[in-house]
Amino acid sequence: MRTERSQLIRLSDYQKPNWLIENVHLDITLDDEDTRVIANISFRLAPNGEYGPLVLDGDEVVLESLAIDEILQPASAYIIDQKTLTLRETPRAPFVLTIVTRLNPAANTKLMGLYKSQVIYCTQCEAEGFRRITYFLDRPDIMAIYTTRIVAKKADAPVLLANGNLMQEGDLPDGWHYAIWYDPHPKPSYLFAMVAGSLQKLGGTFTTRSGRHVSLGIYVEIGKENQASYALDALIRAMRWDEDVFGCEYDLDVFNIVAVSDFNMGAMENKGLNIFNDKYILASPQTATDIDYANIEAIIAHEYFHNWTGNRVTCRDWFQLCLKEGLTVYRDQEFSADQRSRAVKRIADVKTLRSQQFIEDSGPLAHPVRPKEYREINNFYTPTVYEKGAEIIRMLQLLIGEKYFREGLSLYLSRCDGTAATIEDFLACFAEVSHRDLSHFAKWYDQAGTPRVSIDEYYDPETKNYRLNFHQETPPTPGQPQKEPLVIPIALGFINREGIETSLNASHPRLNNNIFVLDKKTDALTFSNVESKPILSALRGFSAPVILETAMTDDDRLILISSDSDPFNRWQATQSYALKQLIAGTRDIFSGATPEFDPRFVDALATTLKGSDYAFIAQLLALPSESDIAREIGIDIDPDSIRDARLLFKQFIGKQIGHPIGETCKKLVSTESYKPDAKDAGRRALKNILLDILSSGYPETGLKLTFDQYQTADNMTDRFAALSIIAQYPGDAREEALNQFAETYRNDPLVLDKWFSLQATIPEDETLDRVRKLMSHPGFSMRNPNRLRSLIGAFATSNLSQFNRKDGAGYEFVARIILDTDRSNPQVAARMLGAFKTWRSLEKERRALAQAALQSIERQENLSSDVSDIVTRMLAEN
Ligand code: 0A1
Ligand code: ZN
Repeated sequence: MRTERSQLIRLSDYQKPNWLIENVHLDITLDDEDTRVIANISFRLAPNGEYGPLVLDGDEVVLESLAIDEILQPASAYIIDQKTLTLRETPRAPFVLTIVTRLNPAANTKLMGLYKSQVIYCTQCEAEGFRRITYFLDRPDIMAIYTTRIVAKKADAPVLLANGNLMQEGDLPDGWHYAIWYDPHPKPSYLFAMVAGSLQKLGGTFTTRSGRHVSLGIYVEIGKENQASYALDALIRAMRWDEDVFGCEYDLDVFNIVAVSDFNMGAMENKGLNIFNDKYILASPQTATDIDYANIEAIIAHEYFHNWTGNRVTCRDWFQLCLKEGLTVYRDQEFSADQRSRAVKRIADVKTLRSQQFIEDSGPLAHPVRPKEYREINNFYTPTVYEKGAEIIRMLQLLIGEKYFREGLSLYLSRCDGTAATIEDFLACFAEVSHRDLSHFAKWYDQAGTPRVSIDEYYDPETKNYRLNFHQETPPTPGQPQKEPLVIPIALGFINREGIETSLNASHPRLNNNIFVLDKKTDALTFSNVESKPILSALRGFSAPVILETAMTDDDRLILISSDSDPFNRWQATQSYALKQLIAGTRDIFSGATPEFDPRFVDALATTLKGSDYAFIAQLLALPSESDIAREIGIDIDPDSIRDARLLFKQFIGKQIGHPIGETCKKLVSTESYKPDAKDAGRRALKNILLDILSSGYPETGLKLTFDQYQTADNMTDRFAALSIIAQYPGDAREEALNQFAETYRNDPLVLDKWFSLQATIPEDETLDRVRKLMSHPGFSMRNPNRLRSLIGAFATSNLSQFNRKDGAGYEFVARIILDTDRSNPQVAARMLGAFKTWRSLEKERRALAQAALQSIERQENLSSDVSDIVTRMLAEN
């Protein structure tokens, strides 16, 4: 059988539901292979609803029986196909439908609906997983009140959790027990959750500002409770922050989080019962790195913040996904910025945006932040919806100012509370409070592609006029050949040659808070009485998600690196200076010449070492990645030349500043015990990046320090940073260190994941063989998403030269694994396929090989709709 493409769903076809659901009573009796679900669902016709057959969604559930108002229905009363159950006739008056279904959680390898993760029963219902539990109107604009009764064998599942507050629990005959949970807040089915199993709880409490006592619980597998305390601490900080900054208070008596080890994504915001990938909960100084701690803090906050932006106010349909996701990402970014260093957080977020979203936006999978159509909604949990969605919120805040932004958000949360809203509902609140017309701004939601903004400067020493000419252009994307100008806030600053900020921008009538709003294709800004040509610092703080083109000289960059008062643009100046040299170096290598690098850049870097914000200096010193270089080059990419140029550049820097950094490195070693806070993490980040640079320039000195650190480190950050440097230098010492690491952490899957990834990303020709061998390591499993992503995902997405091997073996290997994974977990397979999204930008031979691999996937029979959707779009000629 050929793959069947799933149906195209269009935003323009949205229709209000004909039926509404008021209450859902679920009674779930758990068994590994034969779970029984009794759903009592109360339906009534919607106010303007059309009476007719009732069509419910369903997916891989086995129907046992169906009753209307307790009257059992014969098989002739309904029609079942692969995706629906249609009741031919129902009462017109409100009625209760009782549906009994049978599930096999142990066989649920898709990890959607009710499944077993190791010994834990858990659910994942976003986006369309609830229909895998019972037949339902599984769409987010159906909001109902849920009561959940869970029944299980007490020995297997002593802990029984669901959404809302615990109402009752008790023992039943023969070693069974039950719990009843009630969630008073109406919610869509995608926020339903239940968990049952042997779990350990780390408890806490939180008192909201109006005095509600909330009992907090972080549930983890037995034996891991000593790794949950940072998650609890982050949760409490997030709860306080959301009250202080946005006035959002928690609204139940219980807030529980469960960590499971088999999970398709990062985490899920189910009402009152968040379920997390354990990677984003478990941490101890010996097992987690500083980056892990920062991720845990951000994701805990993200899921918690959804309680208002997503749960209390949800999305009318899945096209509005960015309504909850973009806004909640913005909120978690702000939280992390307040908890840590704002500048460093902004830099990290922009790096993510460029490396993931810009890439998506310039390739075959480009789509608007609010897509107009989809075939498989799982494929739209993308960097565009999340990260670009957050950038739109950030621009909105810049355009209308902090005060109106906060007022607008409060209005939105109160006006739309308990409803399923749209982007229009959201923007209307901000337009209302700020008295601004946001209709042009709203284009950001509907137009895909990254705008290119160019700024040309003209200075006339005679007239003392200084003019900036702005131009914007968005390249075509699939299905959108023509683009319109967008509203782009461009934060501007000016610096003189002594590195001092000038006040040129203080009173210009077209600048508001130093922001120029470019809302036409071209525009200009003129300043008079300017004594000498200033240095332009544009797009400060990365005020809009665009690609900026200016004609900046290296001299100007050097001044910005040392003196820009905007930390983001100081960092940006180092990046563009480095990129320019790396691109030139790549071209030299490709044409057989020896690259020559600019020593002034290295001097500028050395000067930054005198600063005291270590985390920020570490960012300045971090070279653009191979993918950054590839993205900047854009076409005919030769990954080998990029890798070699970057390596040579790092050696060049290391040689030139090796000795001073060796000294700084030693000074940064702390004798105090590990703390995961931003300050200590910044110190470690700087120390470890210096160690890497030093090792490149002076391998003997650098590697000696590195091996010492590897052996003596009392925390995973330093130990793994050392191992990552060691991994770059082939030889017995490397293999020994790698083996020793695996031996030490053989019982900790999350630490072994780091070890898998590290080896998968070694940019050497032997890596593919190494990855193949690692697949038979006892710690590896094809069926666990974290393992698969750590080894195969890391190889495909973070090893530019080896995934894109000249012989095409990297593509063939990954394609085979995608096909294999597709049979058990289509969502994970489809995500992995994303690794191919830059295939058209490769040089011609690799391009042909990548295309052949994609075509081999496309030709496969019985592809899932997830993979078929991605591969079709990936290969489409636009
Ligand atoms: N709403 C979650 C993301 C998420 C989406 C789908 C999932 O299904 C496997 C899981 C999680 C978030 O934004 O965190
Ligand atoms: Zn989210």
